[in-house]
Formats: sequence, structure tokens, C-alpha cells
Amino acid sequence: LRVIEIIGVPFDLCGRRVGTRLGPAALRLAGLQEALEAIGCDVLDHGDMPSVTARTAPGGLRNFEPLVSTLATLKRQTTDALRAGRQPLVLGGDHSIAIGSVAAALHVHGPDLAVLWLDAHADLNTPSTSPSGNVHGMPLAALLGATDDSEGRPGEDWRRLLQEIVGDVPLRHERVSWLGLREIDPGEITRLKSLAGAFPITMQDVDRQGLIGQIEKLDLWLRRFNATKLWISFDVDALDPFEAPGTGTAVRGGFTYREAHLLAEMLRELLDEPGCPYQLAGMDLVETNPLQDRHNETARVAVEWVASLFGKTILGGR
Ligand SMILES: [Mn+2]
Repeated sequence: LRVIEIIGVPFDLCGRRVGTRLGPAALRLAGLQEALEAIGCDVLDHGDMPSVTARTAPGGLRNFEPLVSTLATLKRQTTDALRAGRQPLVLGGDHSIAIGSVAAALHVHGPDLAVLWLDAHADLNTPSTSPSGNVHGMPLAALLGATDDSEGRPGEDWRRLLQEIVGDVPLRHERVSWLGLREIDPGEITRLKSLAGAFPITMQDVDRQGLIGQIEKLDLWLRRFNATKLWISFDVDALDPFEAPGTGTAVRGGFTYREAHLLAEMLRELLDEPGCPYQLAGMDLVETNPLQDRHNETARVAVEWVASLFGKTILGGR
């Protein structure tokens, strides 16, 4: 029996717009726990982590202090869940929180943990390349331990983030894959191309070779580099804004409802295959913003997606 631990992180101080702090509540109201229990999962939910207040030091990264304290708490809680043998389901909040959850998974499982970053964006900026200065566009760069040559306060903040949160087990280049990419900043393209062994799948790749072919390639890539654990970090902007309007960074040309479910169902099939060398460690579900949404549609689509990932099928079984 799968035990899933829901961890709500009402943190939106490093995103483009406020409102994702309401994401955990919106996802719960969309029936997250009920959907998982209906397919036989045991679900633990201790509620949301305490919310924090906006505070930016002069010249520093925006809301850096509340970010670091949120990440430290989240890392601890995720570590505890993993050590207890549960699968954390971390509800955001903006995507900066993934620095804490994935750092915990790396801390517990070691460097053979791979990450599937489902996102329209690569999230590979650092303070010196970021056009916005918002940390929600930087979490993968931080997890990879990317250095930044910014002078003064932003550079100091970045080094502190790497030291205090990412720690001594950064993500390895050949452990990062993306799916859904379609809006990447110039500095991110340079960084992405420098990551030997990483596996970016853009929407163009999906158009040209089909989603099924790309998922099969992803499975081969995980096996080829001997990944033993998989963390899925799902930014709802991977979905098309037509399906998921409730997010701060919507970009046209994302996954349709059916494509997203095909992805979830295929990932589940691969994970359940006898002898599959990698297991699902946990996941993030981030950037749901009810203030941008229509009738909580985005949270409902996200809940249905998570249910598919954890084994829901149309006919029940396969
Ligand atoms: Mn993101």
C-alpha cells in the first residue's frame, strides 16, 4: 500500500504574482485526498506549513529570508516523510519551494535520484541571468549547484542558498530531464547546453516525434544512467493555458488534457513494470494560482493528473 504524505507550502513570495499561496487549499478543495484514497492510497495530511511574511534585505534577492526559512522547514519535513517510507506530495506555492523538497530527496536517496521537471520553463536561471530576479525561475540551477558571479548581496544570497539548503549532494547533470519546455531565457539555453547528459524534451520534440516516443526515450535515459529514484516536479504551466489558466506564468502551446493523462498513465505503467530500476520518490505540484483561475479548474485538472499518476485508470486496472 502506498502512503502519500501531503505537505502544503503556502509560499508565493518568489513567484511572478501572489496567489499561489492559496494553491494547497485549492488543491484540497478539488478533492486531492479523496481522489487518492479512491484508488487505494493511504494519505496523511498534516495541513500547511506556517506562512511567512514578505521581507527583502536592501540589494538582496527578493524575499530571500522568508524563502530560506521556508525551504529549511520543508526540507526537514520532506526528509522525515521519506525516512518514514512515505511518498511526499508537496503542494505549492511557487516553484522555488522545489529547492527544499528535492534537496531533501537528494539528502535521503543520494546522487542516483533523477528529476523529471514538467514545466514550460527550464528554471535554470541564477541571479545574474534572471530577467525577473524571482527565485521561482532558478530552482534547478540551485539544485545543480550552479555558481553565480554576481557581486555583492545577490551573489552572497545565492551562495548561502547552495550551502544551507542544497548542501553537499547537488543534483548531477545526467539526472535532470525536462518535459514541456517552450519558453527558455538566453542565459538558461547556455546553461542547459553545458549540462552533459541532461535530457531536455521540448514541445517541438513532442510535436515531431510524439509524446509516446519521448516517454519511451525518457525511460531509456533513466535506465542508461542508472537512476534508482525519480522525483517529479510538476509546474502546472506545463499544461496548456486552455486547460490550466490558473497560473502566473501561462505560455501557449502546452500539453492538452489528454496528452497530460497519457503521460501520467505511461509513467505509472513504467514504474509498475516488474524490474523497473527506478522508483517514484515523491513529487511537487506547484504554481497553481486560484486568483488567475476559472472555477478552480486548474486545481481540478491537477488533481485528476495526480490520480492518474498514482494508478487511476478508466476501466480500473489494465
Ligand atoms: Mn517552474
